[in-house]
Amino acid sequence: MKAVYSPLHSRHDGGMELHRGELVPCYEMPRRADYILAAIEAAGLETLPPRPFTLETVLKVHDAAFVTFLRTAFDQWKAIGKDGFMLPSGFAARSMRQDVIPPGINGKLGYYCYDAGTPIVEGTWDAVLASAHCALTAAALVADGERSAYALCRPPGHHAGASTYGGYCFLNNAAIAAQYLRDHGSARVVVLDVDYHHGNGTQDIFWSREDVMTVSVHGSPETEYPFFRGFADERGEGKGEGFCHNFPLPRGTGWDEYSATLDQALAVIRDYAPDAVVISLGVDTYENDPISAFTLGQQHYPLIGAKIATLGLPTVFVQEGGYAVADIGTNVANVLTGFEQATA
Ligand code: SP5
Ligand code: ZN
Repeated sequence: MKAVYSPLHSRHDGGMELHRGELVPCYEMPRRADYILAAIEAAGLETLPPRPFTLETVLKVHDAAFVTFLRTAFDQWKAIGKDGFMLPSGFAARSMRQDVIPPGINGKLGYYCYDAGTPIVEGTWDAVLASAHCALTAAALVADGERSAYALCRPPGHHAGASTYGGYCFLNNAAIAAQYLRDHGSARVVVLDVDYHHGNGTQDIFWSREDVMTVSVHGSPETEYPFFRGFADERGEGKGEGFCHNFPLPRGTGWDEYSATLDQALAVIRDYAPDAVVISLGVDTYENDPISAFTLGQQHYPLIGAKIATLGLPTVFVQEGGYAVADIGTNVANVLTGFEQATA
């Protein structure tokens, strides 16, 4: 399997997140990608740089004013004499107007962002765009006939909606990849999200569409981030009704229950009979993950890859979360090699 990687990811660094009432260095840090790159190279994957793409590929799933905000936010921050990292301090929550976009940078942050854990630093946009290009390149490889490809995306993307960001995510790499597949020969695409957290951004983007199904297996929002999406009764709307499937699981879930649930998710995907699948690959389901509460062990990740391979579909893997930094590379490589061995 070919892998796509850009060193520009490291430009997104130095931010702090609000965690249990304290500002701490982000769990989503550059070293994550270093460990993944080392592990996939050791596993024999060939690594390529991303190809260039026009911004149109991004604007097919994201709001134009939102993308302009992400691109120019740090410049506006500097224009008011600030540096370092940017976090919002007021949000457009219930009872607040949603129809007025604030002209100033502090208002805009709260308008587009929905948590206090997703800082923007000077290099964030460069890293975000390179991350999207990694996903697009992996999608292009698969659209051009590769059975599978892996995008080492950092920052991750699955919490980013059409015009919202949060959860360490800015642009939705998996959604951008799925849309690329739609535009290059696949009539029906599924995004299967196995990150510990619900893929609320991906769900938002495809909520009213029947041509891209979203399926997510995750920690229950009753107790887990993002708290306000990812319940089982969310099924899509309009033309998209019935093309969204959520499988929330309780804290403490281990392999037996997880694998049975993944089997259910795969059965839903088989019934839909898509032409291609995008996997939002988070490995924060790992027992030692510092912000999550499933109990999967290292030995389970090849089994996840092998189960995904049983779909027999062109498959784009897009990196999402995973914060047990020292083991993240092994866990990611294990999914990919498990997939390849089951395919061979
Ligand atoms: C891509 C991705 O995995 N994003 C996750 C974003 C999670 N951010 C908020 C984490 C809040 C964690 N609460 C800590 C509970 C510790 N038991
Ligand atoms: Zn996650």
